[in-house]
Order: sequence, then C-alpha cells, then structure tokens
Amino acid sequence: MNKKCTGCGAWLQYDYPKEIGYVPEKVAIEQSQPLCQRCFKIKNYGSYIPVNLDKEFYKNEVINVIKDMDAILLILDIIEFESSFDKEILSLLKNKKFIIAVNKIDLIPGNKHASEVSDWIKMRLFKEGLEALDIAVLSTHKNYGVNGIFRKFKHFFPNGAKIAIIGATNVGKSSLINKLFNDNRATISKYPGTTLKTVKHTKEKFVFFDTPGIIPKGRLSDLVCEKCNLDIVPSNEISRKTFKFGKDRVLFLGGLAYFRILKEFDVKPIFSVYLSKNVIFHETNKDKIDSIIEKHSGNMLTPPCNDCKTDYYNNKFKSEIIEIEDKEELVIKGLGWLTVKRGPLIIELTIPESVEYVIREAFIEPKRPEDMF
Ligand SMILES: Nc1nc2c(ncn2[C@@H]2O[C@H](COP(=O)(O)OP(=O)(O)OP(=O)(O)O)[C@@H](O)[C@H]2O)c(=O)[nH]1
Ligand SMILES: [Mg+2]
Repeated sequence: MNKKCTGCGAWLQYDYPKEIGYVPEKVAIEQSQPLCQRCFKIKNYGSYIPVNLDKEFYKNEVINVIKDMDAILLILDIIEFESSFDKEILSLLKNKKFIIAVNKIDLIPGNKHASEVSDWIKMRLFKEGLEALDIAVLSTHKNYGVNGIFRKFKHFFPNGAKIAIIGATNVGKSSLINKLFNDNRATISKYPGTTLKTVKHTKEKFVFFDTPGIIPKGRLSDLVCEKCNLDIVPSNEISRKTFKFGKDRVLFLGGLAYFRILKEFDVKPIFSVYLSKNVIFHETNKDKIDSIIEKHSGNMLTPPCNDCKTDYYNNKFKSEIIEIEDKEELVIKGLGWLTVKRGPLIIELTIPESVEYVIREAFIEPKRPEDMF
C-alpha cells in the first residue's frame, strides 16, 4: 500500500498489527484516506499507544525534510521554553529563512502582553546569533495568532512557499495545522511523539509540512511513566507558590527534585516556584530529607507514582550549588521554574544527573505577597 496516514504520517500497512501504520485490510480497501489504527484510537478514544522509535529517527526525518524547504516555522513552547529552545533544534535553522511561533501563551501566569513575549524571544535569539524573519505569539487552544502566521508567510513569500513546521515534541505543531486548516486532520495528543513521519498540507500557494517532534536533551519529564509525564507537563493553569525560607529549609518538588537553602543573609530570601498543578510541594528540614523520601515517595511526594518511582530513583542524582540573584530564574528542564524576588538565593539542588537546568533573566516577575507561604 502506497499511502500515508493523514493523522501521523506513518506509511500504512495491513500485515503487522504491532508495527506503526497498521490499518485493518478491510478499512484500507474501503476508505480512500484511512487513519492508522493508532491514530484512530487516539482521536476517538484518547488512548495512548506508545511507539518505540529512537531520538535519531525523528531527527533524521526532520533533517531530510528541511533540505528542500523555502522556509521553516519553528514552534516553541513558552512554558517548556528552555527545552524547546534546544541547541540541536536551533542548529537546524542555520542558513535558513525562518519564522518563530511561541505557542501556549494561554498558560503564562499573570498578564503578559504579546509584545513583551516577542521582545524577550528576540533577545534570546540575538544571544544565539539568530535572526528570525518575524516572531509570532500563539495559542492554538485559544485560536490566538493563527491567522497572523499565515499572513506573515504571505507577506514574506508572495508567490507561495514550502514551509516545514518543526520543533520539540509536544509544542503544538500539529495543533497549529488543525487550526490553520480549520479541521481535525492531524492527530494531536497530550503525549510526546504523536506525529511519526512528515505530513504535507496545501493551502493556497503554500505547502506546510508537519514534522515529527525532536526529543530535546535534559528533560526531567522524560524520566517518568506516561501518567506522571502528563502530571508534570502543564496542560492548563500553572501553580505559583511563593516562599520565604531560612537556612537549611528544604523544598521538595513532588518526589522529583528538592533543594536546600544553603545560606541566609540579613533577610530571608523570597522566591516563587512555578509548576504544573499536579506536582505536590513539600517543605521540610535538611535532617529529614532521607527519611521523607523513604517513607513518602510515590504517595505524599508525587510524581513519581508508585509504579515508576523505583525506575526514577535508579537514576544517578547530582547535587549542585547554585546562586540565583534578584530577578533571575532557575529553570529545571521538563519540570518548571523558580523566580527570585529577594535574593541572593543560594541553594543546593538535587536532580537526576541527566536533567539540565538554566539560569536566565526573569521572564515572569514574582507577584503579590498574599500568595506567600
Ligand atoms: N495550553 C495549551 N496547550 C496546547 C496548545 N497547543 C497545543 N497544546 C497541547 O499540547 C499537546 C501537544 O500538541 P500536539 O499538537 O500534538 O503537539 P506536536 O508538537 O504536534 O507533538 P508531536 O507530534 O509529539 O511532536 C496537546 O495536548 C495539545 O492540546 C496551546 O496553545 N495551549
Ligand atoms: Mg504532531
């Protein structure tokens, strides 16, 4: 069969039910544009069907597609910004014309004007030596900014163009396709790795190529089971809690990571932590760290859940001393971030060794003292 699934791009086949692209023979014969069984189940039942393809498979697919393009549309996720602004992904933009779209702005806590978001992105691109044709601010959930993107392409390419939509897994590439075409053609899901091969969509003189997401390095959310992954990656409102802590107080972020305040100066530091609502905070003293992990991981300290905690704690952990100044943020990739309101904040952070963190100029200023613990 020489057809691709319109939902995920996999080549359709009816011989191997456990392989990607499987569609029952009867459906393949009767329907002109059948969906593979996996897409059918995701779309109709919201089921999750994991696919074990390695990182290189997705990356090579994207590298091949962009060779032949007039332009690239790189989608970033404002909430998972540091993972989606991955060096490997940015390297694909070299010598290409590109537009950046920052998606999921509906999840930003507080009021942030679109122009503030795009100025901040411009500054981050400049630091990487990159210049976009334009920057768009987007929420496919709220249908905000979608038509603006198409207008930008028409402006820069009045004769039409071939455009690859690329980015990390789960940033909303396929969601954008569905909004651009005002239908439900692409399979989208809460889980990373939904699109498997490139899918081509034509609109007026433009051809958009929805590509599989690239798996960035260093995300904590990739170390837990699928259920916990959903709990960690914010899909609706983000929780913000503000703390004023003295020396040797410890804050657990679920059972995933914790940090201890190492020093206290004249006044206690104040900081806000932003995480998915499903990650539970727990405050304690330094002497209780080990006993709390032993007694409460998988229940009071969750995620990780009881099913994946053993695998999670089998990772090698690192403890690193980090100093964060006023108006700076510490971002733990694939988990969340912490903004310092009154610093300096000197902590010892304990996270799995493969997880990366970044200190950046604050994007979101910590707010009102009334939500302070
Ligand atoms: N809050 C919010 N969620 C969004 C938005 N856009 C997409 N999502 C959600 O993000 C998740 C991933 O969306 P997809 O469109 O499948 O992402 P993708 O980039 O195509 O993912 P892969 O195919 O795995 O690379 C889904 O749960 C979407 O509902 C948005 O604007 N706001
Ligand atoms: Mg997709």
